[in-house]
Amino acid sequence: MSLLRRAVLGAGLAACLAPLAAAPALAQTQLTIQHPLPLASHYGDGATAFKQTLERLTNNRHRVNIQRNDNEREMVESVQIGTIDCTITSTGPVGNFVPAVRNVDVPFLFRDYAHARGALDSEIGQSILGQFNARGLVGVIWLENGFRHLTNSRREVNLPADMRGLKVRTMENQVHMRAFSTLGALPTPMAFSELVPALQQGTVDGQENPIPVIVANNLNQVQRFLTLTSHVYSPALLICNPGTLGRLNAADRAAFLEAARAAQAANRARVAADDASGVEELRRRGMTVVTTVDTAAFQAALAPAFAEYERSLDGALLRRIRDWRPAQ
Ligand code: EAX
Repeated sequence: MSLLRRAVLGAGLAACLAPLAAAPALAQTQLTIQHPLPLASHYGDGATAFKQTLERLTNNRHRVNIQRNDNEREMVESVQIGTIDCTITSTGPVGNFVPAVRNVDVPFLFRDYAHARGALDSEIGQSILGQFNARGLVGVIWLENGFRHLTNSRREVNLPADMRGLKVRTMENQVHMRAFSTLGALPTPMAFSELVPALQQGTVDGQENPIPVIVANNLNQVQRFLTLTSHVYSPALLICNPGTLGRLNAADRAAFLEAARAAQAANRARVAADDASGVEELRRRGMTVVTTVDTAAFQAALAPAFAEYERSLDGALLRRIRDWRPAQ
């Protein structure tokens, strides 16, 4: 059995399923999964792969209804109370439900995509998923939002000093808010659903998101400057309601896990594709793009925030993540 299968079954899926008796095998269900982006996006590709795989493997006994809801905190609350079965969401607001998740939102923690995917799929990431059960949630599998970059409507940002005084929308995420205030920006937390109106009305000057999100939502229409800061890797998650999984028999649980892995593969493939083509596309749409960023200067400017993260988050876990290397 693969590490992921054993870890996910051990840490997440099985931990909440074991006490629940298997349901009759023939019931047909309609699972509702919500995510915050257009269907033509890295989350949409993941949701579609999940739907197609689960329906195929269960001969349509379990149908999947994909819906859009651009308020991630609201979706996690809905999964927790059971009004929807699952959500695909960034980790943005999730640390408010499962505090351990805040550790993976630390700026410049992950070196690159291989590091992020490897560490999150390893026992390190699975140990975080295992902490969802105590919060009335199942962290099924790590997905991906991508490395986040800064956009704004006021000026080119080349150095940390250029951030001073910028009103930057952040997710409802204390780790990110601390980073932007340390850089001298004015972090303004809000749900994704409020972002475009806030940019249009000038309530905020800028925001930060991965290329796939910027492209899929045409943020170039309300933002002029893009700086490729890669300041934080933004994980995403497939989170489900424990009851949803508890109603599946053993065969359908295995199909569910297979569908989750298909979602992860499709989601990560689309992030890679959007990252490869998205910057040129945003230039074509008229954005001014700063590509050479003095990352060391941003990391140095964030030193006070890093010191606070060591105190307020799980320093040992952060070190394990930083030290993770692929098996030779
Ligand atoms: O998960 O709120 C955000 O900026 C997220 O990156 C977006 O909803 C995709």
